[in-house]
This record gives sequence, structure tokens and C-alpha cells, in this order.
Amino acid sequence: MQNRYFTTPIYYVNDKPHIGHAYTSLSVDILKRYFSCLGQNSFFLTGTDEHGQKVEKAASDASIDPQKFTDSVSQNFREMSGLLNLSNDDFIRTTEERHKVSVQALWKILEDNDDIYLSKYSGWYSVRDEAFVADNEIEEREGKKYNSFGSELSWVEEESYFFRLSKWQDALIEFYDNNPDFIVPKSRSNEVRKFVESGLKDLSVSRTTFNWGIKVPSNNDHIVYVWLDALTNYISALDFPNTNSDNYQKYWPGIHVVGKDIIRFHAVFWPAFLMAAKLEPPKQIVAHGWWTNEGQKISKSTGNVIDPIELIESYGLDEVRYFLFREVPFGNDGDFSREAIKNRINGELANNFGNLIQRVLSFIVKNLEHNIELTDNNKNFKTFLDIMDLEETLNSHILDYRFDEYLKEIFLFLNNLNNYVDKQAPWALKKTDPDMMKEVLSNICICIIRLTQYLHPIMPQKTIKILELFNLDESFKSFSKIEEILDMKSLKINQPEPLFQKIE
Ligand code: ME8
Repeated sequence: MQNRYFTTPIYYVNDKPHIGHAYTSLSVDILKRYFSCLGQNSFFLTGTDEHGQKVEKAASDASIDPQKFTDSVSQNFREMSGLLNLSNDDFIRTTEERHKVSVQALWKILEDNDDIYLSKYSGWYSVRDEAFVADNEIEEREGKKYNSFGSELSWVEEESYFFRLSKWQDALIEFYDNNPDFIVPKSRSNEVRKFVESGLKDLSVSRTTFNWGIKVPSNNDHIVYVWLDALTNYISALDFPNTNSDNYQKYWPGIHVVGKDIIRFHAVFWPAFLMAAKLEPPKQIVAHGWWTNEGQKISKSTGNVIDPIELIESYGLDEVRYFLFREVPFGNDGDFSREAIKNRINGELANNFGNLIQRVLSFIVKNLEHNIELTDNNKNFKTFLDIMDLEETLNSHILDYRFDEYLKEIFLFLNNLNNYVDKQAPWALKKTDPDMMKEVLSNICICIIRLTQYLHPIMPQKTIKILELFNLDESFKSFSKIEEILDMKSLKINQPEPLFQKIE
């Protein structure tokens, strides 16, 4: 069986988690849960990036020792994982010993392979992005220098080890050619390729002017550049340097889900480091778009950071999950607006999905003493057969990270089912044709259960509640369990409560 490995970026601990971090983590949670519903195994890693100049500065601004500072902020990210109901298998911190060992081992391999040499760096650096910036990428405003993300640059001049990135230019192009799906979406792939083709310069991979990092094993005056340190987390968590370990063997190479801001680090530097170390490059880099808040860039200085805790308290976790992945195609930028989330919750979750369940199950409770007989006709009911067939389409949407299309397909069927209820009018059939009424209700229930299974990866809590309304326990979230349900003679229905609160 195929084992998949999905990662989120490890987040900087200079700040509190916000909606952008939640978005990436939730996307990987959806993937993990989806494959689990299919009965397939995957490993989900997230964590925190705790070294570097930016974190050291944040700690010093707060007058706290960097280790204490990172302990406390990393905890916020761990708590966010709980709050978002993430199904991660591991949470890695770059200040852990297992990671330090792994980074130093990778460094030694690169040095032994003559891919690292000592020289001097002088140039511009963005502390916010922890990135060296080439001259042709610098923008100048009012006498200050910025990179293309608008981060202010500072001048750095120090002895530094360099990684021979230029040596890997052709190998990278060949790798992209041989793996056309390495970078998704395609538009990002072209952008990365252009960057590599324009000529790669060797990359500075150590710093000497501050201390907060992992020491270069052969020269303790240097600390490892925070991106070489951070990227290595993806294999530290699989027990690197022990490449014979179960986890490494089972899960590497992995799929890295990231925001478009850090694609270059993942699609250029990281595969080059791995190739130089004679390790397999990652399987895929999936870059999603950027969220703005009511049309504005989200930033601490504008004060418009969206706090996931506040959002979940206002709208509910599964409602937020639904909104984020229905509203915007994964690779595109998206705007968060209160009006948009309200419309999705009221129109699609409350009026369409919630209302269907509420009216059908209440009717069964009231008129059939909580009991619905499952007729054999389900197996021939056209809509049900179409919904069963949907599995293949949905699978292709997930494999291509089209979460919005995945949800669209399901909600089309929910709409159809609402129309079917209106047309068949079980409340009228009750008097004229009770057998037909039972058949109609049985058809609807079985369709709701199937669609609920499909929706589980996106809305794990609500869907478990829905299964419980049918007296089906959590194990029935597995797609293959539908066969078992079809073999049941009847289902006992519990009195439903409205599932989604309308937003005024
Ligand atoms: O870059 N919209 O960490 P980071 C969408 N430590 N996604 C957003 C977002 C927004 N407005 N803001 C943040 C780092 N993100 C490094 C990563 S990995 C080896 C090291 C998400 O805390 C998105 O996934 O700045 C982005 O790539 C990530 O947070 C950046 O997190």
C-alpha cells in the first residue's frame, strides 16, 4: 500500500499563529483525513521554526532568553493544532536534540561531498524572510531597500560558508523535466524554472554575527543558516540520519504543502541540498495562495491579523474549515471577508445541508417512531448510484488539491436532494402511498450518509455528529463502510438539533 507523507511549513515563533498558518495546516489535515477515510496510510508533520536572527530579535525585544521565548510561543502553535482539531502525527521543534543531530549530520555530508566552502558574504538580507536578496530583486523607496515582499533589507558582511548551488542548476532543471508534477500549481512551476534558468549563485549557509542557531560542526564560530536548518526538519522527523529507519523508509520522499512565499526555498534550495547529499528530493511541492483580510495585506503593523481562535469562537471550527476551502481555489489568493463567510454558512451549510438533515430526520422521528427501514431500492436509486460514482471524481480533485471543486460537487447533490424531497413530498405520500414514502426516505437517508462520509475530511466534527444521528459510530466515516450500511435492514434515528447556526 502507498504511504504518503504530508508536511506543513514549520512556523516561525516570532509571532502568534494567524489565519494563514491555520490555512496551510488545515489543508494538510484534510489530506490526512481523506486518505484515512479511503483506508490509506499517511503521516502528517507540522512544527515550529525556532532559530535565526528574527526569532533572536523577537526574544530580545521581549527581554526573554531565546529558549524560554521559543518554548512559550511554540506552545501557542501546539495549542492551535488542538484548537483546529489537527490530526498531525508529530510536531517538530527545531530546538529539539533529534533535529540538531540531523542538521549537523546533513552539514557533514555536504561538507564531505565538497558542496560547502568557506568564503565571505557581503550583500543585502531580509531578516523578516531570513533570506539573502540578489541585487536585481531589490526595490528602493525613500532611501531604504526592500525585497519584492516589501520587507526592509539590511546590509550583511561576514565570513560565511557557501553551498555550491550553482553546481546543481542543470541537475535541478533535469529533475523538473523528469517530474512535471513536482511543483503545483503549474504557474508556480514556470516561475521557479525561470529563476533557476536565469542562473543560480552559490548560497550563503552560515552566519557569524549572532548566536541563536545550530553550530556548524567543524567550526563553532558559525551557526547554520536558518533555512538549511529549518528545511531539514522534514527528514529529522523521519529519524535522519538513520535512513534505514522505518519512518524514513516508509515516508520519504514527502509532499510539502507551503504558501507561495516560500516556494523557492522548497523547490530550489531543498532539492539541491538533498541531491548534493545523495538523498532523494521531495516528491512534490504544493504552493497555495495568499489570504488578505477585507482586501488588505495581513500584517502585524496594519493590526489586521485574523486570530483563528476568535474566528472559531465566532463561526465554529467546521464552518471556518468549510469556508476557507470552498471559497478560494487552493492555488489562488483569497480575501477573507465577514460577508463572504456569512453567505457560505447561511446559504450552503445552514439552508442547504443543515436544513436537509433537519427536515428529513425530524419527519422520521415524528412520523415513523425514529425508525427508517432501508429498502433494497437504494441500490437502484439513480441519485445514489451517481453519488457512489462521485468517489472517483472526488479522488481526482483531492489528488490535484482542488478542495473547492470537491465541495462544489458534493453540494450540487445536496441541492438535488433538497429538490427531491420537495418533489416527492413524503408528508403527502404519508397519506396516499406510505410504502413509497418509506422508499423515498430510505433513498434520502442513504444519500445523506454517503455525502456525510465524503464531507468528513473537511468537517470532521459535524459529520461525526450527523453519523450519530443515524446511530452510526465514528468508524462509519470510512468510505468502504457504506456496504455494511446498505446491508442493514433499518436505522434508528435520533432527534436532530439544528447543525449550523445562521449568522445574523
Ligand atoms: O516562512 N496567507 O514561516 P512563517 C496564506 N519558518 N498563508 C499564509 C499567510 C497568508 N496571509 N501567512 C502565512 C516560514 N501563511 C518558515 C518556514 S519551512 C521549512 C520554514 C502560511 O511562520 C503559509 O504556509 O513565516 C506560509 O508559507 C507560512 O505560513 C509562512 O510561515
